[in-house]
Amino acid sequence: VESSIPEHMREAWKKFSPKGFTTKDEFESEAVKHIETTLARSLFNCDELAAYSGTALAFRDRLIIDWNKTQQRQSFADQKRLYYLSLEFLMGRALDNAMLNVGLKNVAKDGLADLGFRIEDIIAQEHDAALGNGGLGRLAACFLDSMATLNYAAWGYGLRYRYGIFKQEIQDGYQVEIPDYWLDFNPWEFPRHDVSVDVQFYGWVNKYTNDEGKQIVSWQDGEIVTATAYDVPVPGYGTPTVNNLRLWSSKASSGEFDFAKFNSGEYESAVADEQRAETISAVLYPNDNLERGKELRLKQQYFWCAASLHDIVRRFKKSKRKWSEFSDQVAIQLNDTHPTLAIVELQRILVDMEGLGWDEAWTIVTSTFGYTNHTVLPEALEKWSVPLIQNLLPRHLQIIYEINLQFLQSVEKRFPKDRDLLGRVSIIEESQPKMVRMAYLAIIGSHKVNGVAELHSDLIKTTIFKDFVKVYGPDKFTNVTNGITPRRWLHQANPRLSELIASKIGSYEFLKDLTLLNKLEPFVDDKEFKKEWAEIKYANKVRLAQHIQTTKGYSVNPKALFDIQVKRIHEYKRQQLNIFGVIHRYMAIKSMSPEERKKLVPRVSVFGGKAAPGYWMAKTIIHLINKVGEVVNKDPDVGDLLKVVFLEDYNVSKAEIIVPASDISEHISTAGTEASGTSNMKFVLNGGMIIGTLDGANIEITREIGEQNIFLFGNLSEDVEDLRHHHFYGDYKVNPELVKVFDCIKKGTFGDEGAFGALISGIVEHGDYYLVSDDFNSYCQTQDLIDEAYKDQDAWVTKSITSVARMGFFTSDRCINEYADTIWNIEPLDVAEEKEVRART
Ligand code: F55
Repeated sequence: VESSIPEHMREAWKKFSPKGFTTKDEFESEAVKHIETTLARSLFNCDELAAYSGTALAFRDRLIIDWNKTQQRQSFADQKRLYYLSLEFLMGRALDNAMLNVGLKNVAKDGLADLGFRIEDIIAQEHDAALGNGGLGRLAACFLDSMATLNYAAWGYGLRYRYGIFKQEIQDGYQVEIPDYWLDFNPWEFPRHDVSVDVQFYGWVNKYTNDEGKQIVSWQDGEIVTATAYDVPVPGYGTPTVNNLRLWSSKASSGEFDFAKFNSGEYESAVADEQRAETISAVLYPNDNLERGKELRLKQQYFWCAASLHDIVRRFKKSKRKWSEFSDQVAIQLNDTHPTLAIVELQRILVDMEGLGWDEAWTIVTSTFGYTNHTVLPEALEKWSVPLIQNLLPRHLQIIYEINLQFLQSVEKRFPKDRDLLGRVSIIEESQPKMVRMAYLAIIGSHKVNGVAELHSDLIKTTIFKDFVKVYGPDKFTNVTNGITPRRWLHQANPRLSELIASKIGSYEFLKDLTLLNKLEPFVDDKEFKKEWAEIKYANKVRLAQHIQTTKGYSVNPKALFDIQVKRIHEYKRQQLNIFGVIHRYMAIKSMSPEERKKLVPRVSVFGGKAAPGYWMAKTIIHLINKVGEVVNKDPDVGDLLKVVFLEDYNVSKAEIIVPASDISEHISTAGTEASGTSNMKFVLNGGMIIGTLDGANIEITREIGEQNIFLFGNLSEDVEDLRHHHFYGDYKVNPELVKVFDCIKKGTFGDEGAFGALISGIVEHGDYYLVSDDFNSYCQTQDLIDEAYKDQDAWVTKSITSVARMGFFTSDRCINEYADTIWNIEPLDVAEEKEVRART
């Protein structure tokens, strides 16, 4: 490459290239240098935020040294790379994670203490990077952590939203959304103004035959928006690998067109153009499991896909290989259907821009992509209207039609008598207006399709993608059960438990090979160990109780059973079932004598989660939880026996406090609706029990930890359809205990008699789609069993330890290795030499 320094001058570079700090003094020197020079502050005006900034900049320098080396090493190795395309990366905070991953948290702790700060306070200054909604976005973040830790050459590609998921406040019991402007000071990103891609929208397609008689297709005019790269380093744990997350930011292109406007006095309209361009990467859509078909969302998708694909192709072309080798060098994973246009864009690049034949190009495309499905809910399956695509991306629509034509012809050849099948598998839905079914396009354009837990992967094969199993055979469809990174979700969130485990099994190796947790099982009868185990859980509950005290202003008893449900608010996740159960419990307490009350297990019911701003029913559920809390928490008959807490603004950094503090957590979706769930894994890994339905990964968790260590209830997925049918056509009666709960609400016990009408009528009159009534008995009975079980603390702790010991399967490392072996066909890079060099210096 012409920009590299000539061989004979490299000695000077090597001599002066920074090595990064390793000792406390070196850390302090770096941090103080940044505070005094980069930030222009002094010891006379260094608050916690400035101390955070200085610390973050010092660690950033360290990461970037390793980042540079990793990128050089990966380019040099010239191996296949994986690109993970996700519209969401829910990263949370970076500093704590960076400190732990490079193994220098204690150094920083001591250094900060020298400078007058407590490390916890400094870590808490950081704003979460909240570029995601929930499980899907957090999964992408766990995957990045595992890919770096396992030394895979892998990049994430996403959008650099100016506003992440909104901040939630509760006012008078209602959710209020506050914009999350997070970029004021973000030391973790590196703007790459030299890395940009011009992305085209609108315009028209010109087809003609050139002088040599070749068909030329060109997409002309329209508007151009520039994508600029911002790189975020992703450090692996205990390894020199630092991978890259590349986020694109949109800006008006600085093409001649705009200059012309400025010069001719059209200042205002030029500014308007500028703002329209910047709008593309301005805000994360706050819907989870709902797609609403907005044009700006489609623009985001194409903008990001096009920028990423051109970046990937540019990198491939530098290698001077033949196009036929593309998929030996590049694997691209689609995180849900949001990046499906990448399939069309690659085909367009190969055919229109690089001049390959259609079939040759299509072979390359399909061997490059893999598609992960995260939902079977019909309202979440993406469809875009044909007129919308026609207008915004005219050439892409033609390509989609051509892909569909070829596909349908091949289906017709194989199933000549099945005309209905053609209509069912067509990418185009023949509705008014016509719609493009993105999941079908993703299946047809990929070589593998996977679900995220066993049940879910079976369900997609037998329901929504049934016809494609018929067309392609079953082998195109596979399962990769989700996982979580034990670095953030055990070591970082629960350092004391991590330390206790390490002391028992002899090292921290389990953080890299989570199956080593099974070495804990022999200690389940060790009295001293059990005591420490229980003490740590208690300390974590005290920490959460303090958080509740400071944020909500009231105290809860840390000795009570902590029952926690934190996740996005959604009818299918059934927070309503939980709160109806709480009301049922409240009514029972009210009807008891003081003696009877004495026998009860005190409980704190904790809720947290955001509702999509336009999801009215979800907001009603939040409102009810808060109103129940207001009444129950000040009822003198109840006292400590029951407290109801709604924690505001649930996010990744709050999860790190909440997850280690549960005795029980709730994963109670209607069977067959939650694709996997990942917080279930986090809670169990931190020694909590779970109450759950036979849904998503709960099923595999049960298989691993044993039925005696989980509280399961409710109807099975295979019975859901019949039950729903019965609600409409059978002699459907709402569960009488639930009716009493409804009567209690309707009496105005929790104020606002009218406010909760729709929640109740959805169950009583409109078919109870999520089977709340059908599962209510079983749910309440199981909660009673939990109370009984909790009374025997010794047996409880045994369950807790046994469960943790058996959770090895659920690390995202296992999950990433499965993707690497069965879908991406990539190998980790050897970093032994680099580790050795580092050990010597
Ligand atoms: C966001 C935007 C759209 Cl348009 C659709 C869905 C989402 C979203 O946030 N989905 C999501 O979080 N899905 C979840 O993915 C997790 C990881 O696989 C699963 O564990 C979880 O079951 C699933 O609901």
